[in-house]
Amino acid sequence: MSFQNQYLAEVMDKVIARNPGEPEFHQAVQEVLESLEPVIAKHPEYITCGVIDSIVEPERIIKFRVPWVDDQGKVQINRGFRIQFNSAIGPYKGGLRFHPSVYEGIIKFLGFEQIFKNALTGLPIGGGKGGSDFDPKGKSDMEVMRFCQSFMTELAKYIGADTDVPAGDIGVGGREIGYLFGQYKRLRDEFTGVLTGKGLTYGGSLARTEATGYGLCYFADAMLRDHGSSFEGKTVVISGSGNVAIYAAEKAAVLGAKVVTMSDSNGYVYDPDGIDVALVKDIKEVRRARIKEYVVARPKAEYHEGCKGVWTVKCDIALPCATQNEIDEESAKILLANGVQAVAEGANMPSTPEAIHAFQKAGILFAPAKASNAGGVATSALEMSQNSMRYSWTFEEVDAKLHDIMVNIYHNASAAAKEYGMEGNLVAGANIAGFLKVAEAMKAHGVV
Ligand code: NDP
Ligand code: 2IT
Repeated sequence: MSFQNQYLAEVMDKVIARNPGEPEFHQAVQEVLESLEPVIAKHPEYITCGVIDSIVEPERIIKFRVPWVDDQGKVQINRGFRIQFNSAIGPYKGGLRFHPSVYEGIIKFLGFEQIFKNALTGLPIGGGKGGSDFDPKGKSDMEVMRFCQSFMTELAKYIGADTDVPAGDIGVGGREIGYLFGQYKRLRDEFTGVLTGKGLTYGGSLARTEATGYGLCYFADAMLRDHGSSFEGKTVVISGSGNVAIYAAEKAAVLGAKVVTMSDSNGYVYDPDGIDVALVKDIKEVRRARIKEYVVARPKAEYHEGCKGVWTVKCDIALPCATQNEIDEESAKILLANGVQAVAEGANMPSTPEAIHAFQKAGILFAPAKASNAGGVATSALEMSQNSMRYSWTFEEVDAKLHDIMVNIYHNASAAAKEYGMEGNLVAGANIAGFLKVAEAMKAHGVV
C-alpha cells in the first residue's frame, strides 16, 4: 500500500534506506505507519515534535560475540543481540530468542512491535528484544548452560531491574532463564528481578508459563463474545508446539473447543479426537522431542510432513503460535475457503500483510499479535511488581489480573479503531492505542 500522507511515506523510505536487508523490520514498521494515517490527520503535532521519526529508530543496539565451548572441546562462536528500542513508558522489556534464523532485522522487528504491545498492557514497560543465532536444539544441558553464561557475561553490562528486563521467546524457556539468571547474580552479586519467566523457587511468577497461551484465548474469547460467539463447540487449529501453543491448546479446550492440530518446523499432527495436551507437554517440555512422537502414543492421530499443511485442516478458529510469516496469502485463502471464522495471533507477526488483507476483506474476526499475545509480557510485568514488593500472588490472583488485562486490551483496541473511523479493524486499533500512549510520553519528555 502506498501512503496518502507524504510525511509517513518519507519516514518509511528512510527506514528502508537506513535498515537495508531487513524485510521483517520493514514489514512491521509499514503496518504501524499505515495505521497512523488518521492519527496524523488529527494530530499534526506528532510530526513537528518528531515522535514518529524517533519511534522507528532504536535508542540503542548492542551486538556482541558469544564464545563458548561445546561437549567435544571445540570453541563455538555465536552472535548476541539486545535492541533497547524505546524506554518512554518504562524500562526496556521483551524476550530473548535463540534460533539459527536470528539476525539484527528479526530482533528489530520484534523490539519495534514490543513497544506498542507493552503499551497496550497498561503497565509501565518500554520495548526491547534480544537473542542469538544459537540453536538450543540438539545441544546438551551443559552446552546450553555454557552458552547462556557466556551470553550473560556480556549482556549483564547493559541490563538491570530498572533498566532492561529480558525474558523468554523462541528457544528460551525456564531452563535458559535459570542459567542466565544464575550468571547475572554471580557477576553482579545482587538478587533482583532482572529477568522474568524465572523458576518459582527463585522469584518467578505463578501463571507466567501459561500466560501467553491463556491470554491469547482470553483475548479471542472477548472478541468472539463481542460478536455473539464463543469457543464452545468450535474446532481449533493451532500451529507450533512450544510454550505459547501448548497453553493456548489447554485453555481453548477448557473454554469448550476441540483443538485438532499442533506442529513444529518439520510437520504437523492431526488428532480428530482432540489434542491430548498432557501428552504434548511430556513430548516437548520433558523429553524435548519432536511433535512426530505424538502419533506413537495416539494411533488414531496422523502425522504429516511439512508445517504449512496445518492450515489446510478445516477449522472454525485458527491460532498461529509458531513464528513470523507462517500464514501467507495462499494459506489464508485455504483457511477462508474452509470456513474459518476467527484468527487470533499467538506468535509475533505470523500472518503476512497479504494474509491479513485476505482475512479483513473476507470480514472474519482477526486479532493481531500485538494485542492478542500481550498476556505473556503483561504477566512478566506482574512478575516485576511481585519482585519489587518481595511478595508473590497466588495463581488465581495472577490469572484474574491477566484475564482483566486481555479483556481491556480488546476493548481499548476496539474503541481506538472506532474512534479513528475503522470500526472492527483491530490491527489499526491496537497500533493506534499503543502508539498514542507512547507518543504522549515521548512528547512530554522533550527531544531526548
Ligand atoms: P518455543 O520455542 O517454546 O516454541 C516455538 C514453536 O514454534 C516450536 O514448536 C517450533 O518448532 C515452532 N517454530 C519455530 N520456528 C519455526 C519456523 N521457522 N517454522 C515453523 N515452526 C517454527 O517458543 P514460544 O512458544 O515461546 O514462541 C512462539 C511464538 O510466540 C513466537 O513467535 C514468539 O515470538 C511468540 N511469543 C512468545 C511469548 C512467550 O511468552 N514465550 C510471548 C508472546 C509471543 P521447532 O521445535 O521445530 O523449532
Ligand atoms: O514477544 C513477547 O512478548 C515475549 N516473548 C514475552 C516478553 C516478556 O518480556 O515476557
